[in-house]
Amino acid sequence: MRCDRLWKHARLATMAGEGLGLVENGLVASQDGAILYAGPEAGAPPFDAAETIDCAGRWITPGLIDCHTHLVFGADRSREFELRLEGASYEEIARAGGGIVSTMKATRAASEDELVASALPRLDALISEGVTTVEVKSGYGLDLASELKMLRAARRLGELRPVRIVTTFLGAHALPPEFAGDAEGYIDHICEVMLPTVAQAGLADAVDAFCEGIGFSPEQTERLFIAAKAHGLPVKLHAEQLSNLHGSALAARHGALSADHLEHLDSEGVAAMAASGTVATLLPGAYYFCRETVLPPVAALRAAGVPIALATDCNPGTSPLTSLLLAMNMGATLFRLTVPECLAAVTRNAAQALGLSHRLGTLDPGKACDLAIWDIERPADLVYRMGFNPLHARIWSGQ
Ligand code: DI6
Ligand code: FE
Repeated sequence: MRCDRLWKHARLATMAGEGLGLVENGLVASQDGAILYAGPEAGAPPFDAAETIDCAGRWITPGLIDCHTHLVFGADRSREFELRLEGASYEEIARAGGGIVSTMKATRAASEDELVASALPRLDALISEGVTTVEVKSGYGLDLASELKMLRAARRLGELRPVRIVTTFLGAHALPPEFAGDAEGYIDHICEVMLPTVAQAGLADAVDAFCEGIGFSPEQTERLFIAAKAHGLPVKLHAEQLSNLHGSALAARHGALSADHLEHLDSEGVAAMAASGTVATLLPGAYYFCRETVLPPVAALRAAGVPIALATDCNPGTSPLTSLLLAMNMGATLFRLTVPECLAAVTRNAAQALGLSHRLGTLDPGKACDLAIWDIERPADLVYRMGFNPLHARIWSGQ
């Protein structure tokens, strides 16, 4: 059988099915950027490959997927970090005009080119660890022109690097000063002006909001979700990060792809997510960086069969993290996820959180040939080590 490329003498963690999908003597064949075969060498069809790569026993996993980032933004917040070390809380900083709004100012002031240039090193850090798909949210522009600029910058990242960029419109991230004291009016503006324009321009693959005391109420979030649905866009939600407003259950009722953060999620929220097939995206970087002490209810999520994803939440305020490998280690160390759970969380379940299970996340025939090839002894090494990058090669769309 003809194919473009053949990777042989590999050990595979296909991530197909429930666990790691281990194959000891494996090979992967690609054709036209897609996986043609991934499985045991014994029993594989005889391939006639244009190029054959000997993996010398290295491990191949699906390319990693970072399904929740705020990779594009104007300036970092290292000064705020210093203030926090001197005792200020996240809420205090936010209410004093710091926090998200200070990044908004820098993002509005930056050109599209500047946003792209400042995001590239962060993207390159992710890519260097085998990441092949990255979700990028808007939400630091908070006016139409600046949100469009952020989303265009995000899309351009995908033209400048061999990576799949999935964009999310997060206009409802914080209240911009133009709408001070009028969250209702800002939600109207999002639903009537911003979202239709973003959708019309094809710049967003999904819609997100920050449902929180310092963000938007469940009622406001629901209005946004209804508008998103009218534009045919799937929804997801920052929910239960600092308090329990029952945002996850609301998201589940609207068939959300994912609910994210979830430290304060209760059992009703877990049940609602299980019933709707909503992915629980846990963000241990933000948990760690904010020195949060309430753990997300991992045991309850596991017992209910809710798929768990892990992501960096890369953002300047609460998670300046550009290592998905470290996010996996934190998922294990802080949240007690197992090794198979951590690996599923950045492949199969992360693909589901993006609504891309049919194309990404496992080494299954027909899916995109996005591979990470690792110099490791066992898959656990990807989770176990801290600050070590064992990536040998990264294949994106068969290349
Ligand atoms: N939750 C977060 O952790 C980030 N956004 C959100 O809704 C924080 C964003 C920031 O502080 O810049
Ligand atoms: Fe976030």
